Amino acid sequence: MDDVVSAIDLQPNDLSAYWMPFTANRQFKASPRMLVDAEGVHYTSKDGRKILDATSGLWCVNAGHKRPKIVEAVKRQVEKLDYAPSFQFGHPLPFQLASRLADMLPGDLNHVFYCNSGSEAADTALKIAIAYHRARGEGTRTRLIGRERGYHGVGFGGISVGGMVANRKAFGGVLLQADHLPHTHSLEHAAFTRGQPEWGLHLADELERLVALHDASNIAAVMVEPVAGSTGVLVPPKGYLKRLREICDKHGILLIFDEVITGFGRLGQSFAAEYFDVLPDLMTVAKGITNATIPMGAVFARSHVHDACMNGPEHVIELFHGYTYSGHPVACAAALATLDTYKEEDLFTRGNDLAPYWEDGLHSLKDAPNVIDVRNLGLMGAVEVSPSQAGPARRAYEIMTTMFDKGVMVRVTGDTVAMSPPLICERGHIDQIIDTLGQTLRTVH
Ligand code: PXG
Repeated sequence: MDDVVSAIDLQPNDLSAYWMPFTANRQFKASPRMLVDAEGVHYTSKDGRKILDATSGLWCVNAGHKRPKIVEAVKRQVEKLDYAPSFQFGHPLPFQLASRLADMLPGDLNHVFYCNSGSEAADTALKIAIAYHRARGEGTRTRLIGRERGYHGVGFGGISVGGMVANRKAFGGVLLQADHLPHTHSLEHAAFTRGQPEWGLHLADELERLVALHDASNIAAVMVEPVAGSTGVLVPPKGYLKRLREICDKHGILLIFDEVITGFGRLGQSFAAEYFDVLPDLMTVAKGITNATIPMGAVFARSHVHDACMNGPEHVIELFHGYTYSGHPVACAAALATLDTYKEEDLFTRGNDLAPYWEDGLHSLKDAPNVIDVRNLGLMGAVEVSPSQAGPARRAYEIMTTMFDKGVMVRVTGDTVAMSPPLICERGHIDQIIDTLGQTLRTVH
């Protein structure tokens, strides 16, 4: 760590070589926000300040930073088996981890396909859906359905079903064939709802219209985030996910839940599928699976999906898909230790217990200047502000930078401030987040 700091110190102005992801590079490099250490719910900034991590990194460090058991497991694994291939060879850890995951997953989501990120998980799940239909003799089912304001990473599959215009517009000509359900966000009908809105169930019925347009025989899958995270915590209307499930069942369409954010305790249950009591055919995860210590993503498949693909002669590869680092030993070791940490500290229950306090805190900001909506579910929360006269997204950006200066890290998307504190946080940390946001809302114009 000290080496990193000194390397930065030696070349204070040479930040140009690193092309940063999803960042206004020139703006950032003019005034960098550098983090050099982390522990528990805090980062340490380069200027030595403690920064409260109100976003669990990028919605991923659910158990807090530098957790001893995970750090230890990673160290031990690097020293034992640093890497082993997963194509035509195996090593014990991914098998062990898959069994552990299958035990904690709802229903018959019993099969695990590994990858390295949420984006890879999204593309993998879409490919499995198409392969599944083809294996069953329904090779015309190739069309994909996502949702406006959905985020499924940045692979071509993910941006095609995703519904964030900024991520799609530059690549519009090369997207896969996909249709989109309407998003469920409505300031008019549901602003300041605590938890799930009463309004909006009818939006799930739009799926029937898409089926009527294309015919079910051409549709492979519907992919949604149970709670949309990246576009600012859009909580599904009551009954919405169940209705999607019913329509998918009626037409033989696979339902994919992207639980990259909602998985591993964010809603106070292991997965959103449990929280909402809706079982998807495929589920994608990443982030919290290893507490972000080592990159890992995965797709969970139900038995009928997996079994349908296990066809053809036994010596032939069933699914021509996979990554060099699928089931990487160090990632598996991190994941196993992460699951232990979640369990030993009962962190999902802890998240669930904190959720009402979090909700009250967030909604206490209802009357703060420029606030036009507050949304929450589990330990996810968002405060939306009206755009400033300087243009869209300016006010929220200023809120983020001001809060960072005051020692709290939040995310912004458009004019929404999004937050997801670690499941280990205390009520006092929630107070600090809410107080700092409240003060900032009163000072930012
Ligand atoms: N699906 C969902 C639902 C996500 O939230 C991905 C897929 C892609 O994961 P990878 O590992 O490929 O990045 C994500 C990622 C934010 C933010 O601030 C959200 C994500 C990533 C970075 C920032 O909202 N989500």
